[in-house]
Amino acid sequence: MDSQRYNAREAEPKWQKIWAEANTFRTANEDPRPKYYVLEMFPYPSGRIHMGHVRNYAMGDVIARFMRARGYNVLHPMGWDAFGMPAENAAMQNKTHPAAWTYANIATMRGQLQSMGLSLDWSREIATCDPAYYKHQQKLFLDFYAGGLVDRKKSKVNWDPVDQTVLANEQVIDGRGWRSGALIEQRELTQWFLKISDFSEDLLQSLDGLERWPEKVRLMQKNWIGRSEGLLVRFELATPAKTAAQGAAKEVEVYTTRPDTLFGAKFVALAADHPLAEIAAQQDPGLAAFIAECRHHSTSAAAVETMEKRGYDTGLRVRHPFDADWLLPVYVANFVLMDYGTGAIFGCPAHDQRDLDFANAYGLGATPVVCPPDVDPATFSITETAYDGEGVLVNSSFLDGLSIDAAKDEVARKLEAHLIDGKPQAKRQVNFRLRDWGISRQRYWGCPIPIIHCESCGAVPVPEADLPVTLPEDVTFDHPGNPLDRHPSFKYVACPHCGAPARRETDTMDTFVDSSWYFLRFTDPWNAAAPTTPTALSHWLPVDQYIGGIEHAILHLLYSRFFTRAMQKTNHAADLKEPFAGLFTQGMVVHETYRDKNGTWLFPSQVRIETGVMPRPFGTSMLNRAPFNAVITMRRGYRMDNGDEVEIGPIEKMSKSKKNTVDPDEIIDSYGADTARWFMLSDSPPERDVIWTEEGVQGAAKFVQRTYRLIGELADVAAPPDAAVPNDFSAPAVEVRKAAHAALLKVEEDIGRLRFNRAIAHVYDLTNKLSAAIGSVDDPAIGADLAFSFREAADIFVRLFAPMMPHLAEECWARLGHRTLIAEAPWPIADKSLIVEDMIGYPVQVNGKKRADLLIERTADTATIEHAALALEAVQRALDGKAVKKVIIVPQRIVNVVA
Ligand code: ANZ
Ligand code: ZN
Repeated sequence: MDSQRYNAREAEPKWQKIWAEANTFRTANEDPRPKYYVLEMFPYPSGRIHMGHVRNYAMGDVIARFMRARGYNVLHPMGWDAFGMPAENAAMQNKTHPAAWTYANIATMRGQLQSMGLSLDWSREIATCDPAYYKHQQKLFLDFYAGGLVDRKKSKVNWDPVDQTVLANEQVIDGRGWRSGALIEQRELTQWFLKISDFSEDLLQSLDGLERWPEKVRLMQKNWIGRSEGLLVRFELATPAKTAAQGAAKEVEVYTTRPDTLFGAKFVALAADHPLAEIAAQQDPGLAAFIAECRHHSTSAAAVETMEKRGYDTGLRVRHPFDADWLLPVYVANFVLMDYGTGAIFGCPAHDQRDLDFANAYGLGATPVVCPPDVDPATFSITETAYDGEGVLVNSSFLDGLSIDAAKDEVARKLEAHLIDGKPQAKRQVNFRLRDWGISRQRYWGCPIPIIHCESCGAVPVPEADLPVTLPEDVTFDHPGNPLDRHPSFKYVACPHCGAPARRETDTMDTFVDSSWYFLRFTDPWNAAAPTTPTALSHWLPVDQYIGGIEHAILHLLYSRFFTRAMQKTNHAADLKEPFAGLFTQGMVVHETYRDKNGTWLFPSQVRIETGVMPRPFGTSMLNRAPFNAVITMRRGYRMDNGDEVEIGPIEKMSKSKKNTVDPDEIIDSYGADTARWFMLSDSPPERDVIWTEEGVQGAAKFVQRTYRLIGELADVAAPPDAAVPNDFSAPAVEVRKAAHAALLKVEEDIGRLRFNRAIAHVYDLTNKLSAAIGSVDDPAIGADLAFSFREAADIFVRLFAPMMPHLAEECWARLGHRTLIAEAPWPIADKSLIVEDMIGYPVQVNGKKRADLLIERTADTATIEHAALALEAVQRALDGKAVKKVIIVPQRIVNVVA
């Protein structure tokens, strides 16, 4: 074998085996070192890992290895989010059992992850479909039930007629099932709910404390929770609605966040399911038909936004709260939701777009009551676009001239003081958009809900001794619907309470339940007696760094935040509220798309790309003042099999449908895991999308070889690992040391902030400097000082790239004469005195208080210093969005930011 060539195919499995045999990444709960918990969102075992996984796990692994080297006891576990519909679909298509399919996929994917060289503690592996896991989930459910955190109620659900299941609102996209694409129907079912809305206020308030979460994620959660402050207003019916059964309905109560616009009211509207609508429908078959039709449509917020606003005049009239002679028509309208506010609104067309669309359709008019600043109220009118901005009240009797806020207050004050039948006409109210979490799924492959329904005892919890309620294995998937529902011995059981024949709950839990506490289970997955172990939990939690896709920014994270609160309340997680102290959402992996002349998508592996250059056509270069010999780079693609030219399409997220995917296995087979990891991390900032290109991978592969050669050259001249520090260093030796220590400081800082691409840029830089230094050595008998410097620099260099390319690093480490594993080697300590000559440290103050230290080139000018100081994270945090008034720099002394 060529000793100058690194053979990843041999080296990678070799080191993986050594790590596994030495239990290098096994983590003990008892350990005197400080703890660090890094976690990547665990995968769904769909079959094979994809490049998105590679990116996600490579990032987590860099942090895990880095923190381990820095002296932390690192917890870096892996598991499988293993329940879910695809397993059942596969069962239907391939006649395999969901468990068999799932476990086969897990085996494949575990092997793939292992071939990436991830520093995972596999002894803690969990699969959510394992009864040893879901047993504890059932216990949690029962404890939540006993603790009043579970509800069972009838509710309208989105029914997917193809998948035969209930979908959450967010699984309904444009009125269709997210997976099946079928049009959703509304159905009433009795469902199990977790009472996440008990925590709405806390879930919202605590977002402020999540400083290491991306701002956009906090905002998305905030909007999802959707707190609003409004007023409940009672409108008296001028024409009471009568039914024989219920007597006379006398009023309609609405919820409004804009009581200031009351004088612009043109109508009142009810949800189709509003009790008053039903009463009115008893006398009006046309209305009854309209209500029936409304039920066919989805009432998800997104659907309501886009659908045509339609209504039906009930004939009822209400009195305006401030003018008994002013009657407003009462409609039933398809855009009013029953489960928000009171299910009734007053419509102000001038200042709400939905109301305006509605009013325009039914000729109800629009009177502006808030006039924008600098607009003449006399000429201000609204026709197609409602105005929801700031302004001053007009056309509003005693409110005229007030600001919106003052008018809201004035209306609330007056109506609160006005009593009807002894009760105030209005009441202030805080509303949340966040609904309780419906967890019932009519599916087999999920965690059974541990409840038995008895005619006389009601919903009876399965006794703890009978847990887990396991899924029966003898099921068939030849009909649609839930196989548990037609499994006699699973379904028909005795009531645990009275012994009478009873019926087991056949719904299983939403798989989001499984992923809402797995990160807690990792802290002690061996505990067979309880879901969590208090000491282990309080030791490891919160997760210090969580990494995953932005697609989980709302639901998964919110549900997990709910779970820690619910577990706190039920004594499963003593003092834990927030599960994830740090959150990072990585960008996607994207790739060019290819189509042949028939429009068929082609995999990148089916396409040969030719790049070529051609001279810029004569003359055009003069126009854009490019150099005369400018060239145009050409990229052309050809089908590998028949040579036909293919069309190179836009760069898009890797997806099976467009076939622009690259198989991680193939990349690892041909280039090695280190190359894949290195390219993935180097190419763009981790929060952005990374464009996967063959050229990029080849560049990384070249760097691997170049590094290996460089280490060989350094090993030839370097002093032995334990050589003493010389007393004096010549100028070239000092240069080498400086380069290494400067790179060390920068890499350390950048990895610490998850700026992997920048860390890698510094490694490249050091490679160039060391290559140059060794290239200028012409006498092999170099002095002891230079030999020492090369030794020191080489040892630092290898440790700098070890978190990203762990196998290559082990190989280089051994080549440098070390008998230890680099995976266990401590991070080097930078000798700042070597850098101070060139670098200077500035304390940075914000409004007189020291917030950070800035290390910068001594020769940097004031503009550069200012820019660098303001870019510091601690400074940004201290500024907290405030505008900077000025920055005072005392050269060589201090930076003072005034805001
Ligand atoms: C009158 C009004 C005038 C409104 C105006 C808005 C603008 P948020 O902020 O989301 O809480 N609303 C209340 N209940 C509703 C329901 N069940 N279905 C559909 N819409 C409903 O929104 C509160 C506003 O949404 C309320 O304020 C109400 O319309 C409407 F210029 O009342 B508003
Ligand atoms: Zn009973």
